[in-house]
Amino acid sequence: MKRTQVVIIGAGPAGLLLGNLLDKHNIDNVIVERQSADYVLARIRAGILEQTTVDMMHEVGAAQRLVEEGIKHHGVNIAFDKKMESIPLGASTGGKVVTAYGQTEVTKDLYDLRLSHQSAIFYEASDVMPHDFDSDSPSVSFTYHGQAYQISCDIIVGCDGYHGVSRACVPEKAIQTYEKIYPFGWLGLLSDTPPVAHEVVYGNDARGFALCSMRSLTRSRYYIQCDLTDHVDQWSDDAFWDELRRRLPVELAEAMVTGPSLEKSIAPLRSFVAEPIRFGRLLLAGDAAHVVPPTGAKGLNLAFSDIHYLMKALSAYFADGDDSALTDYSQAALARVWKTERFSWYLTNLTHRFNDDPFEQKMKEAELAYITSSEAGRISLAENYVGLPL
Ligand code: RFL
Ligand code: PHB
Repeated sequence: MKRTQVVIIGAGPAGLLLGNLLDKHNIDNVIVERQSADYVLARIRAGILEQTTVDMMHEVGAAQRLVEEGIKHHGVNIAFDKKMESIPLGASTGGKVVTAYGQTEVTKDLYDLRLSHQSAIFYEASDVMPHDFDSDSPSVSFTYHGQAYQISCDIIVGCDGYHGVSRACVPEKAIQTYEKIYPFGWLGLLSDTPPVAHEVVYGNDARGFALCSMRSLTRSRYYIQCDLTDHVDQWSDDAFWDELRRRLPVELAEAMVTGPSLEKSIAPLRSFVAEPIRFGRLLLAGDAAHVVPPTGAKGLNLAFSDIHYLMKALSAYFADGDDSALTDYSQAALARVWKTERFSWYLTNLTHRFNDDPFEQKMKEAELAYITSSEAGRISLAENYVGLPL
């Protein structure tokens, strides 16, 4: 293949969603991915989908299993000061809810759909490199099965995550970046045990943050805040369960069903935004453009909202060659990104332990007590948690 309309770099959720939507709109596209399909499909990450994300899975035609297997959450729980408060989601948001459905499943559904279209997708491509995106004839080169490829295109979309090549090849003077690295990580554990609560629990405790989530009614996902210097091998399953229980209210800790881990890993936490996210014929989307700490469950959802704005831009561009649609993309997507960055940063600050200052811990507990007891506080949290309007 020598030419296509859009080359997408990266086959994570952003790249696969975009590829499928372009297929649906009869816009030719090729996806180039560094890893194998098995590797991408096995990555365990997000679990909570906003309504807009679910709507986009419907729009692209990949929502069948999500409808059958996703678990709707009508509330979210906040645990602090040894008690738990539930915040309703639908009442103040026009009925919006969130759905527990793993990123692994989203990726699989989008991957299966892509295969059914028989559109090109190159897994295990090495040396992927965008070229000439400041001209009218950009291209992407890579090596696949030992053979060199160069595909000319109209547009390149970088969906290649935080460590990808797309953002890295933008000249330094053309891009401004904003970053905050948090002084702790999340240790996550997946187990075939029933979830301790029907809906997600975000827990603030003087010992550190704890999170109870799920993938199904028989599979749980838990996280605890850990030191950045911790190594996953230092944490036996028993040590994880003991520490998790210590950070939760007694009723929850006592109700917790524990079991062997299916997976355990440590993730660092970061806030990051690049501005702008359009450089001539190269556009960035998802984690390539911005990263949020996972506390608000927003990363995957933001990647999807970028694709919403990007599809608008690309449809206009390919319908009538309207270049201004591409410029609008950066502004429209980033306006929502910044608000979501704020919410993720705020919830991270509110629920995590940054130091051992007892006054700070008391301030967090007081703010959590305020938010969970005030109608305005509950509405604000619910509005942000279900996802701001597109
Ligand atoms: P991805 O998923 O990182 O995919 C990028 C793809 O690009 C490929 N790639 C390259 N391909 C070709 N050439 C190169 N040079 C390349 N470099 C990289 C990579 O192999 C990969 O396949 O980015 P995308 O599509 O933007 O999706 C973003 C989401 O994956 C991410 O934001 C979420 O996982 C974040 N996240 C959560 N988001 C939510 O919305 N809800 C959640 O509940 C949630 N929980 C989480 C999370 C992330 C976590 N971690 C591990 C950081 C929980 C955790 C613990
Ligand atoms: C998850 O289920 O993995 C999950 C849930 C909520 C978050 C982050 C991750 O905020």
